[in-house]
Amino acid sequence: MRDIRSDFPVLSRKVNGKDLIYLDSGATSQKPLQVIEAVAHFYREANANVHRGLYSLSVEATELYEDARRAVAGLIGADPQEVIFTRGTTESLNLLAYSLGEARVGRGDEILATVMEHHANLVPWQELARRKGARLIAAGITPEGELDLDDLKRKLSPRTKIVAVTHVSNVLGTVNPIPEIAELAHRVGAVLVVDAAQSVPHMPVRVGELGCDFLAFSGHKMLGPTGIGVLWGRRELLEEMPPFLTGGEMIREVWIDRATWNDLPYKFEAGTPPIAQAVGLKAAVDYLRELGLEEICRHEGGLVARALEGLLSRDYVEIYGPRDPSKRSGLIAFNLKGIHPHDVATLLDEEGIAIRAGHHCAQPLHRELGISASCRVSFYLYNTEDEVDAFLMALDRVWGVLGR
Ligand code: C6P
Repeated sequence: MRDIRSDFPVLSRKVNGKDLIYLDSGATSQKPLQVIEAVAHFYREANANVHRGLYSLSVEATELYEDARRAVAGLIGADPQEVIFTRGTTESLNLLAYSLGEARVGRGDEILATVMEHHANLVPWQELARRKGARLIAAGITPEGELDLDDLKRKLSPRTKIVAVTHVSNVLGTVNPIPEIAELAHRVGAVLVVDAAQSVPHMPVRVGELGCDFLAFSGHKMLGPTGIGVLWGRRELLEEMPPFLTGGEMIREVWIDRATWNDLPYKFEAGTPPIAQAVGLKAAVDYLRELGLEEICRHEGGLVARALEGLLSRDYVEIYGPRDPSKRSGLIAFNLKGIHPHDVATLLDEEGIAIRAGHHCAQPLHRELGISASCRVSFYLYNTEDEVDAFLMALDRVWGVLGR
């Protein structure tokens, strides 16, 4: 991959007097100049509201916003009309829990998730189950930290209306077999919702190949701005669903006591959308596609294999998730035996190394693993082998201070 580090201004800054080593892209990615400049250019040259004005500036802004939708659709192999802009994965999943839940779930029905879900793909379904008198259940994981497909099969039944699964776990790094899960879900007449927050930024994802019905992801984890996310859904399902948020833009006609709904995707985009963020997201998508998601995936695979080997060779480290790097994506959660992860993160920060520590919004998974928190390193296209080595050496120093 070409040298891209100079595209990311923040990577050349110092933190605590040390060169920044950013290993928390799973939380949010850094932004290249191409994205920063696209957003600045929009505000400087083309700022107007979309789909409203009959003047040139608004037409231009609308074209930029719709270009972004086409870019995202192209990235995931979808029809632009099926691409809805939201504020992020969390909002996309809440939209589904309200709207799809309203259309599809009733008393006694079941929603099947997994214990490795991020809270964003659990709590909205819990609330839906509570509102509707339905039940949320979860498939477990194997001792290796993979999804227990047999358990998932056992828990599927004609009562299952929605299956909600993450594509890649934000803690275990496990890549779940979505096409197989799609087939299983469809066999019992359920729809499959895939949380792709940790996959779309890192690997080629095509909705046709996954076979799912809905896909949710966030712009800020894929080089784009915060405040924008995506919900892709199959047209016939989106058509049958009632709107989530209501107000301007999502209507066709309004009377005092009622209204009719706009066409897709606008039915699900009430109010002024995140326009500048969409422009930034398009620049991010262009950037990722120019480098190639396959190439990015290969690069991260190399970093993960190196980090995994280094962590596994240290007997003071316990890692979570598959030990085989080919079964995981670009992140690793771990603990130093007997040491609280917050202490590890704090000492690494003193060396300019940014990692995440905590429950990573996956408390049920941590409970299942028998721990309350973990450290996590997550890599992206701009990370290097030297950074992996520097992290491993810093970890030895942390153990020297806190361990034994
Ligand atoms: N995970 C992490 O550090 P939002 O916050 O809406 O952009 O994304 C939520 C979300 C949903 N699903 C998965 C699998 C995720 O990883 C995340 C975000 C971050 O792991 C912040 S907790």
